[in-house]
Amino acid sequence: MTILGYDGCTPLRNPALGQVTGVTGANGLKNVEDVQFFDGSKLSAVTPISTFDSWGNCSVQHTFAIPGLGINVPVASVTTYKENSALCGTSPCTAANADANSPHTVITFSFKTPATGGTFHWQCFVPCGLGYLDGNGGPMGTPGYMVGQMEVQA
Ligand SMILES: [Cu+2]
Repeated sequence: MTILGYDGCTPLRNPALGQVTGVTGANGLKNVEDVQFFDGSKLSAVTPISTFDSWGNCSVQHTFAIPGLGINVPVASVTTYKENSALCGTSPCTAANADANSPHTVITFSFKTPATGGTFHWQCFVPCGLGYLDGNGGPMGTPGYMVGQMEVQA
């Protein structure tokens, strides 16, 4: 799976959510995500990361979690004030959009789905619904935005 992260950083409400769990990086190491940082002009080398301290270094924008499979992936963000001040402002941030070259991260990892199949809930655990009560409305409750279901065929 590849996630393009065009949002800015938000400290996690619970530091446990800074742990990468249930996924494998390209190097074969468990509980690792591979992160590349795009500062607005060049993409960094791949950095394998297993733990984020989002308060010590504002470094996470959302989480991709599938609790039923033990998966938690903190979605890495750009970390500097300069980068966080130059984020993409017009969605979608990729492809032909002029903002596609704004600072962002590229996160890759893999995971195994259960052979038995099933329906698995996924969601972001950062209350990122800015402007809604406690940040938990809007995109946090809209399927396909910060919450959804993954259907696995047996
Ligand atoms: Cu989110």
